[in-house]
This record gives sequence, structure tokens and C-alpha cells, in this order.
Amino acid sequence: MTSPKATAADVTSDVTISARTRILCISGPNLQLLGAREPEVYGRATLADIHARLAARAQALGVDVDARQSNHEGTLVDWIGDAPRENAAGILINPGAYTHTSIAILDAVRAVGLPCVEVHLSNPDAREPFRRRSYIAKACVARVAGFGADSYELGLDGLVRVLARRAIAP
Ligand code: CA2
Repeated sequence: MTSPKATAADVTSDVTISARTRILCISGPNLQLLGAREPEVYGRATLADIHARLAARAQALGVDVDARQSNHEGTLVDWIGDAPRENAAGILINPGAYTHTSIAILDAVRAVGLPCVEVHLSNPDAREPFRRRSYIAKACVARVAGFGADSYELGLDGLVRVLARRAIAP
């Protein structure tokens, strides 16, 4: 009898090896309001729509995305800090208004050292002057902004390319 070919999910001893790359997607304050208010600025997609589209894109790319939202700076800092323990290989983040204020989130991303892509629905550079400063940008490998809900998927594509270059993702 011929033996079957090994697969990525082979059982070695009694441990199942799972090779899927995990990506943490974090959205910050007020993004739970998407779809309900200011559609002229942020579009009509809800955050649930964006998460569903991200899951579909992740499946096509062969990675897993864990997508979350919080209005609380400390919760965002905790999630970033826990990412390596939770086996995340990279972070996709829309910090909302904390983009322009939070040194705590900048420090958290720097401290974990995972590749991080900053995403925005709108293009902050084309809006009020206070939105031009991004603290987190200093710790990110790239930024995708201004494509509405597509920014999240484009950010995921870019992050997976960064991970592939580092031989972490498929
Ligand atoms: O364009 C983005 O994604 C932003 O991160 C959104 C933040 C804003 O402070 C940044 O400058 C750019 C605001 C998120 C608030 O989301 C809302 C959604 C619907 C209605 C009201 C707010």
C-alpha cells in the first residue's frame, strides 16, 4: 500500500500542527458607528460588513484574521501587547482618533515588534490639520488610507506580502 502524502495539518505524535498565519485587526473609538452616521465621510459599510469582507479576503489569502473594536485606549494597548502570546504574526490597525493622540498605542506597537499596517477609511491628510499627525505611523511598515472599506482589505493584502517576504505567511 502506498502511504498518503504529508499535509500542513499532519498529526505528529499526538500534536496537530496548524500552519495558518494569524493576523490581528484592531479598530478604535467610534468605528462601531460606521454605516449609521457620516456616510459621506466614512461610507455605508458597517464594521460587521468590513469584518466579513476581511474574513473572505483572508480565506483567499490562506490566513486567519481576528477582528476586534474597542472605544478604550487601554483595551487597545492590551490587545496589542497580547498579540505575540496569541500567535499573531502581524497587526492591521485603524486607531481612529487615537491615531492623532496616542503615544501609548505607539509604544505598544513598538514594544511587540510585529509588522503593523495603519489603515484609515478616509484620507486624514486631506482633512483638518490636526489629522495630519499620526503617532502610530512611526511604528508601522505602511499606511493605507482613503479607500473607504477597501482600505482594510488592501491593508491586509499588503501585510500578507510583508509577512511572505519575511517567510511567515503563505
Ligand atoms: O478615516 C479613518 O478611518 C479615521 O481613522 C476615522 C476616525 C478619525 O478620527 C481619523 O482621523 C480617521 C474617526 C472614526 C469615527 O468613526 C465614525 C464612524 C461613523 C460616524 C461617526 C464616526
